[in-house]
Amino acid sequence: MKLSRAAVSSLLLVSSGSLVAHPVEEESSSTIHPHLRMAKSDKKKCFEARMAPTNATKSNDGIFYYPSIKGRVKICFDETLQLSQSHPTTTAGVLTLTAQGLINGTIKAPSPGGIHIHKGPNCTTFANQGGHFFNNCTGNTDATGRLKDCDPWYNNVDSIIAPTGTKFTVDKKGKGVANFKFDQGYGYDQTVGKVVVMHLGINATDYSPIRIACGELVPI
Ligand SMILES: [Cu+2]
Repeated sequence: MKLSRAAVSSLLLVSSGSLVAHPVEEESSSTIHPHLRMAKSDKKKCFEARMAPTNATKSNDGIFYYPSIKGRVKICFDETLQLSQSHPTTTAGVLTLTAQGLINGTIKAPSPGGIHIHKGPNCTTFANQGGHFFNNCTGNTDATGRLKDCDPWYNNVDSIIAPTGTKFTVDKKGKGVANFKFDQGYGYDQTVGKVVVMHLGINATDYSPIRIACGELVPI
């Protein structure tokens, strides 16, 4: 498949990590897969979030991690992920991230982290960011009582609903990149007003991933 310049640069960014890059929607119509072109002719269904640290990035030990972090997350519901489950394809999307300032914290890069859509409605507090945003198919929980099935943001993610994992990696310069597919069981309209949360590391006391940055999703 021929890639546009923007898609190629995206591939280069993640070539040294474990992520699998997927070309996202580009402006050049000649390079777009027919599936994407069909979605693009409809109302454009993308969000963007500007990531920033908040008070909620404090871990349980009270340390304020990554005070200089900044970056962007783009999420487009491209309907390209084919599931064997009952989810409609309209709930499948691609998340891309570029961020910097990740090396100035207590946890040193290079390191992998997770990035998720959370319930929102805003980033101001840990509670307002909420937990994972997804449509639980079964109501099943893990040993700690957390809902897990159909959660693409779960730590042991189902390969069907997030086939490349929901991770970003950080290079030695403190730059983080991610590019992955997911299906959360909720589509574009239901994702309005939600937030994106970046995690890095796992808190040893309660096994909760440390939140290092947050951004509110804005339709674009
Ligand atoms: Cu999360």
